[in-house]
Amino acid sequence: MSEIDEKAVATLKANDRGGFTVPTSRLYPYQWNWDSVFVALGFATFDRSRAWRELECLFGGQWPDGMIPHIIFRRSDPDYFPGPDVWKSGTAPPSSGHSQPPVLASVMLQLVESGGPDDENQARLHFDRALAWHRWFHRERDPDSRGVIGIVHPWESGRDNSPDWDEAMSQIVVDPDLPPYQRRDTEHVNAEQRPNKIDYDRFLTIVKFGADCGWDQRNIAENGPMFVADPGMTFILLRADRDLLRLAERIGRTDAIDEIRAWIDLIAAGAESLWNDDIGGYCARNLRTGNLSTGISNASMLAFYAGVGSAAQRERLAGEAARILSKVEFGMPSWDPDHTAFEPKRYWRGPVWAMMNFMVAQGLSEAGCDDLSKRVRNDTARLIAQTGFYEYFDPLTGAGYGGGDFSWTAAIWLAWASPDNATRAAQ
Ligand code: 9WN
Repeated sequence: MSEIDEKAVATLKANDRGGFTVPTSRLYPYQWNWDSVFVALGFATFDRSRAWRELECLFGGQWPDGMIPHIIFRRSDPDYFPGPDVWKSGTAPPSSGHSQPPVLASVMLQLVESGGPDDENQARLHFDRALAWHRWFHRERDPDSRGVIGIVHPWESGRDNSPDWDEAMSQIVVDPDLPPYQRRDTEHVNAEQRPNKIDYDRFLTIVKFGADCGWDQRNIAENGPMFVADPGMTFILLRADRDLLRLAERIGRTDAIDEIRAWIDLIAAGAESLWNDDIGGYCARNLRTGNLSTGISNASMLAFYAGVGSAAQRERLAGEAARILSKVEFGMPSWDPDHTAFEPKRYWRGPVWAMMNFMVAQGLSEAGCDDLSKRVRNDTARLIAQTGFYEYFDPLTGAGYGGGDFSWTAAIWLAWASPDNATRAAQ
């Protein structure tokens, strides 16, 4: 183990709150959905039962309708806003009221394929809950069976402040009855690296709509302040459906196969409605107005990971990836550096995230784009080795931003970016 590997292990252990891991102390003091799933991959490199425990805790927050929320609040912590009293989920444990990208089944499959009988037993134990969550996504986030997955809140996408949501966000009228509030994030992190005040007003307007209607998901999708088809969510769910299918076959759950296959066919076809020929990539589509967003994000690059697109589309997208990488010192930026909305420091409007790189590189490698995949992995390793386990990084300078000692960055180092893990790397 190298010194950085040891630091990564220490970071995960320091953020362990006994069965679940916080993304980082102070800034994010609860269990976040996709953070925990990536964290499980990191734990699996040195403690497989702890990896499964992380997932078990996440399943512990599942709602009766199958949804696994984006934050699980096991105790109230004044360091984070908005907390359980604002979300008013009415669940035990309390949680937020929407979800986050479902990387879970893909990580379960990865644990099973790299593990032994114990991992298979764990997957068997949790399979139905993962299936119920996927069913929830297809039912509640694609209510018209268009084959694309909509998000009802930028926080649901996990790419909170992306320009992909600008059009929809600009149309949200801030609820005049929004109670006064005090943000906590900008007390922990420089404001220029975080969303603006107007963004927060709109984020909270959506939360209020959800809480006011008792988190009636159909009502929120149909009448809530926003509903935007997200390429990230769509591609991650499609990949997770494919991985859930492989898991079902492997553990003998043949009863689930037809249902999962139908989801895969629907989304693989529907995802094409996110193709924007003007920019040569997949992007977001506002499901209220029909408008496509105008730039390529790191989520656009997950098309390879999801296995969508014709040969011509893939070639074009790979060309865009090469262009974007030629503009930055460290890839893959969360937004196209040639686009006017690019901001290298601000949340999801330019910076690089290690766990996005992990998925992007995996897809590029599977699509045969080995040079691009290697570049993304090497950049991730350089960023972490030079800068540390930051939440995200400046694509131009490599500076680390947001929270430090960040769990998913440490986990991705251990599971993928560390040169010691060359055999487990994507390429
Ligand atoms: C809101 C925890 C989470 C990540 C998200 C990231 C950020 C929260 C915030 O932090 O979102 O969910 O308060 O900014 O955007 O992807 O899961 O690391």
